[in-house]
Amino acid sequence: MKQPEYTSLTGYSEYSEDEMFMRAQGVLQVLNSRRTIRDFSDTPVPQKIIETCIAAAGTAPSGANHQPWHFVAISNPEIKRKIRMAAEEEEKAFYAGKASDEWLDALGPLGTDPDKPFLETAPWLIAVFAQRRGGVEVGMDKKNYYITESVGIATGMLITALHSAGLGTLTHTPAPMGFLTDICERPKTEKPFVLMVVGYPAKNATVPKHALIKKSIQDISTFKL
Ligand code: IYR
Repeated sequence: MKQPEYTSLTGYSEYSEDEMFMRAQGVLQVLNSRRTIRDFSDTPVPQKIIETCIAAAGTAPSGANHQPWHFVAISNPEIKRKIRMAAEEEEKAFYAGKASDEWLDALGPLGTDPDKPFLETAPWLIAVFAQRRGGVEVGMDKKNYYITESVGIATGMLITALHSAGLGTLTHTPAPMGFLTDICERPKTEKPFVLMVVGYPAKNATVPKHALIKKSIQDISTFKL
């Protein structure tokens, strides 16, 4: 078994209690201003912004540090069109009867439907894949651990990075998402996890009021003192 080797912690900053509180409030304000967007502008976004946000997501903690994720960033109009066609086909089946009445009821206040024009309008789609096998370095073929947790955390960090950079996102999960494996030319050992739609919000973008209802700190937490 490989023995651990250690190096000094770098990059950590300690703050006074006051400053820590200010910083925490600042982060809350930034994250609380994020909204899921469904009306996107077609204004291009430079590749380096997307690349940097993916790099930020790639710093996420993961099971055994295997980093079991792969991000396919697509700006190519033909590939976006293929994804839209495939997603809309799945969504038509979903809204036309595959989804339970309870599920459709839950979606009612969001106003979603099978039309997904944003899959072509938005300048970038980022397909996130979860790797069943891998390892700490590319090309390894070891078992990965806590895959869903790891990729979920990385996706959260990706959303945070994109929002902080000034971009709008939609976390899209056409079900089933198998078509992404073929279109993105990824191996069968990877599972499509989520499709992020990324770009500037359209000038006249709206959000459903339903999305503004947030549970209070009392509702979402318990403190045992
Ligand atoms: N994938 C469908 C349905 C959908 C499901 C959930 I849960 C949402 O929060 C939103 C939509 C669609 O994209 O329309």
